[in-house]
Amino acid sequence: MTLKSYLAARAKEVDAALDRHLPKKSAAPATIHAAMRYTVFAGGKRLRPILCLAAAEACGGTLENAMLPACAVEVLHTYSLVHDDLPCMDDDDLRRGRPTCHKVYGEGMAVLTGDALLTEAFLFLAQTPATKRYSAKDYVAELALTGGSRHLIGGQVLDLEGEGQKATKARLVKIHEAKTAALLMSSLRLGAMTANATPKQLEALTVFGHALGHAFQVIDDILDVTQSTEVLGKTAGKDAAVEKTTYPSLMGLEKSRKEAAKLTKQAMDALKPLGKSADRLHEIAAYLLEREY
Ligand code: GRG
Repeated sequence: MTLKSYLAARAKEVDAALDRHLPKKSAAPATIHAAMRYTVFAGGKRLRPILCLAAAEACGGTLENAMLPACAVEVLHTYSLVHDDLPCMDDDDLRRGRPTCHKVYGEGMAVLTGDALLTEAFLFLAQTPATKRYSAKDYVAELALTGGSRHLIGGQVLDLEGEGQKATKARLVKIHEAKTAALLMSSLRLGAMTANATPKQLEALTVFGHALGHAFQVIDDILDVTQSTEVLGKTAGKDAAVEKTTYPSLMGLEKSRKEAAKLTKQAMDALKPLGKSADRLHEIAAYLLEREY
């Protein structure tokens, strides 16, 4: 299967699973369930769940066992987007090519939509089958650590506190690590855990996810400068408009592209202990470096 068909097929399977597991639109109270579905099915790339499933396959596991964690990382990611777009955070009107959740449902409902998606993630993990090495407790702890104040939320705190000031490269790396790399890493780790990964496999995927997450954010910063709002499905040029420090603003576009390529190579090297079973992850890393949105 070509990578393009593989990504499309996995995204379709993830969408079907999200549709099965999320509360129905008509379930009471209907407004929150409609808002949750509006944001989840707005057309994201489904990168995190695809990484989760690919990591499970690389460690000899099944899509079936990895599907609930795949849904969990996607709903947690979607929650972070809904809250990040709020007027008290990044204040954005467009996400995934559609008006943001608060623009359609109002601010109060958007806060609750994010809260509900975050909570749902842990329900999915609690229902994930255990393996010999890992239990639902391990899955929940993995995502709780990543989603909490030590990583995702912590990164947002650094971002908020840094508003209006130029960040150093070290601070930027810290923010990227917390806001972006941590969740990509956990997506891979959770998939591997459902496949009863050995400590060696888990370590290789952790190193891969860390470097891939950094590369992903550097590319995201580049695309913010080089792409249009239509292609991105979110407001292009936002970083420069709010004078946010990014890789391009610190080192220029050319050096940023080199940095992304260097990080991608580091990620690919980390896959070596997994041998041929990690070919798909290798391909995904190459694709992300060249992505246009
Ligand atoms: C909890 C408010 C709050 C924030 C936590 C993760 C985060 C911090 C904020 C979300 C917004 C953001 C800029 C995150 C950085 C990671 C990133 C580039 C997200 C976009 O991911 P894509 O491109 O999005 O995979 P789609 O829409 O395709 O899923």
